[in-house]
Amino acid sequence: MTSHGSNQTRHWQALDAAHHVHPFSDTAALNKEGVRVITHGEGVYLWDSEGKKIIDGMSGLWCVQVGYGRRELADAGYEALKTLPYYNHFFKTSNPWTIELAAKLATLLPDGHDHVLFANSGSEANDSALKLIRYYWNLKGRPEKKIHLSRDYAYHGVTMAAASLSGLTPMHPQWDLPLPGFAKVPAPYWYGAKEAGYGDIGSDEFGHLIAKKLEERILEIGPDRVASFSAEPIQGAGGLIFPPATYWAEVQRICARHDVLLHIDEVITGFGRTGECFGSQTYGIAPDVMTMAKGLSSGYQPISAISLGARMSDTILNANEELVHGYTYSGHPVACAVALKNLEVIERDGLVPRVKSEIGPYLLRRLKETFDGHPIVGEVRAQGLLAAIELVRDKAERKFFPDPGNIGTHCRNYCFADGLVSRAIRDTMVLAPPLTISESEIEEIIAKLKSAIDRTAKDLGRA
Ligand code: PXG
Repeated sequence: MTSHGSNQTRHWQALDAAHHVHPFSDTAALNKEGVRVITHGEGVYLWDSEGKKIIDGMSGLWCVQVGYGRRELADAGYEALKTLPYYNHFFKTSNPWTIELAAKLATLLPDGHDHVLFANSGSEANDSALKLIRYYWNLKGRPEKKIHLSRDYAYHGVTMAAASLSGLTPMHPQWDLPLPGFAKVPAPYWYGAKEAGYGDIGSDEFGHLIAKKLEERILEIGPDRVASFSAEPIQGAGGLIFPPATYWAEVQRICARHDVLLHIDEVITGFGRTGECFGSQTYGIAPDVMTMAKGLSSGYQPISAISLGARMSDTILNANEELVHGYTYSGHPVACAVALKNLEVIERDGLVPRVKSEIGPYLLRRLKETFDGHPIVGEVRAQGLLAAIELVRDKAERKFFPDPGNIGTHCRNYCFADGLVSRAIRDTMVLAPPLTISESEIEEIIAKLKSAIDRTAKDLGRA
């Protein structure tokens, strides 16, 4: 496709404004501005309908692991579309793509995770995981174990249950959420510890302390009533919160001690993002149930999966009754064909080891060299190809800007204007580029980000 003139753009903007409601947007305000129409992508680049080239530092929404424009994935989808565009799994039936994908995932998943269910989005996967947790405790004769714990700043999606898990409080009032039966514990956000009143605490000690808060909450509610703890290995949409080294081991001891099922949400951290296939491997986590989406198909098709560890699968698969759950599109053949090809490409091109030992360390080193001494950068942190640059008012005191989000959005707008997609979460600039990104493309992102952060500092009189 080539670029489209302004008339075409205006036509699309008008139709979008007239008929399309945008996610997580004030659609009326957006319509006054006019949407940007993205027309095609190749590698780490996108183009809009005005022909402007944009470097995508976010892999879409943290999902396009193999980059845009992969012909092989399109061909795999096309083959499936021609051969079996749809069939379900309800009528004692399966299909080759679903079967092969389930078997492939079993080779990649943590030990004991030999069984998967499919869904179509991260939200649905998390919703399904919570249902399976409830079912597990019912089968075990412990129906009173029904409280789902999760963390401040958590993001697990938007269904009624997934949004109830969220620790991002603006996600609740419009919908009268959270539902009853959901409770929160603090996040292991070490950089924010001082501002949150924990004083000058070291990261390891903080990891222990925040894990202990989970235990305190379990004891307060009563272990007999707590069903599960849901968590992302690294909190993504909540601000790229990397757990202290001590955190996960302690959390797992606590969950085991109180018989609380551990639900790990790998929707962002899965499929190479952290330098291992799953974030659970990066942090030594043994989940009871795991959810994944995004990178499973590199976003080329909507598909998600829920994997059951041995404890849950032994109980649920031996219940001798129908599992009353499933979607019309669970294990859709086209989505499975594309996901299979995507996993093949990730493996064939060695993308996961590349993230771990080459391009991930390169990104962190270059970000640190560029931003460590910057007047408004408080911390640079990265794991694999997940990176955060925290913009702060006072570096020494680790004090944030008042009205969180203002400065981040200001900086993000400079990035957009300069043809870089970055994400501002509160005042933290976030990068999660495709796993295929080259060193020179990383240099391009860093140059644009530096220009945006420099201009932001100048506007604040802090350059
Ligand atoms: N879990 C996690 C950890 C996620 O990041 C979901 C579940 C939900 O997935 P679906 O496919 O239902 O959207 C997500 C999604 C952002 C942003 O702006 C992040 C997500 C979605 C939309 C925006 O960072 N993550």
